[in-house]
Amino acid sequence: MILDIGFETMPREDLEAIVLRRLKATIDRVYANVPFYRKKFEENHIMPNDIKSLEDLKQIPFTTKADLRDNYPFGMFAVPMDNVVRIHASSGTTGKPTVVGYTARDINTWAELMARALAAGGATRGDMIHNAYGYGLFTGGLGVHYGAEKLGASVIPISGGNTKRQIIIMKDFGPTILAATPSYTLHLAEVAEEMGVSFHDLKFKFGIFGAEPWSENMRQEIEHKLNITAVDIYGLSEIMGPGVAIECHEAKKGLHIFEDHFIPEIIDPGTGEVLPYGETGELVFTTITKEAFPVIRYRTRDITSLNPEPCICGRTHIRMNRITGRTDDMLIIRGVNVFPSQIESVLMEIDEVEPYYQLVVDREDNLDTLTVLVEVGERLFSDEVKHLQDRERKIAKNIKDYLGVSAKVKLVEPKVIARSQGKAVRVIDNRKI
Ligand code: DLL
Repeated sequence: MILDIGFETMPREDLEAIVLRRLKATIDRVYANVPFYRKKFEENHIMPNDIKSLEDLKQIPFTTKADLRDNYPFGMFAVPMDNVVRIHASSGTTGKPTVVGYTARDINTWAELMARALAAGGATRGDMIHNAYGYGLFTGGLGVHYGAEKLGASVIPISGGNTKRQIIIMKDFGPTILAATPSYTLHLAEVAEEMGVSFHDLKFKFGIFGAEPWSENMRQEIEHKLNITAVDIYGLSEIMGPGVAIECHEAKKGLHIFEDHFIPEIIDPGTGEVLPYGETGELVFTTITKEAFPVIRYRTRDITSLNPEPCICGRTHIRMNRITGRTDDMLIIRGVNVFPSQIESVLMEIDEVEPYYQLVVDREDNLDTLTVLVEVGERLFSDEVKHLQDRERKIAKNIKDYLGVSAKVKLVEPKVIARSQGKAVRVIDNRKI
């Protein structure tokens, strides 16, 4: 269902006029209120009224995660703290967290966009949403929660963890929409099976999955296991939280970016050059309606491409393809670039391999080594050693053939790899220690 027909199906020309007006207002605001931006503009001899077209945005330098860290915790806010009603933070793996703030109007905008997103993913006001994204500083839980309420659906604010209890609630309450990370969803399916509960007997119709990379093969696995339609939702704290982009359940082919609020660009991560539609590079966003924490040309480090083709659902907003990785989780193994999601795709093609895996990178005698640990079903594991070794060799060969990197594959018994309660940890890189 398209919740906001006016904005979501607006002819591109009209949309671009609104985007330009909102962009100019944002530029004026950050210049006046955020010393970091004023200084950046002045160093580059840019005045706010130099920005006369969307093309002119390209003159403005990028904002990076390091800029946010340098202004930790509240230095990038464009309003006085009196007007900030909510603070979130993303932990990241290194250094200080990124802190973001929202005015009351920002919270309302976010709720509206999340309501739109849930509707695009198949939810209606008649649905009950089991929200297993974590509540807290992470934006997933509260983001989905406010959106679900705005839509008028009933929300179960279960958060992550306490998995057995989650299954009982699913059985007793009969929720129809599942919102969770894909990795936690697999864990839910596993625990349900142990408890003798089949997802085929539950009432779920749609799943709204995101917050971490997942492959097309993983989607099929989840859809099959849970008997639902699974859509991909994208967002990041720095831009808003969940609900920056989502797939429509009609096409499930790329995520519509809510362009009346966010301007996307794809750049070459090495040179910073803006790339044409269809080319793969780093996703960059400019927010054009946020009050407390606007960002101009923020480098997300996420890798994707943009698709301007019209969609069967009727939305005119551009689509981004599934995120294939991050510039900072790209592994370079003996000079070959590898993303965990590419390995996942290869693994999921093999029968009897379970969707639980971890990549361990080491350095032996100055050479990088990649070990892929992946679980197999009980039956295969208790099979003859020779069969296991054959399977390991086959997977290693596929990884070499598809990705050009040599890996040691180790099949492990069920439940060896730690289960995720939120975002999965896919890589252990011992080289950094
Ligand atoms: O993960 C917001 C979110 C919550 C999105 C719930 C979707 C659902 P952060 O914790 O700031 O915010 O992490 C943002 O997670 O830059 C991506 O690298 C990754 N990410 C988010 N959604 C997807 C997705 C939330 N659908 C970072 N596919 C982003 C791949 C994703 N990666």
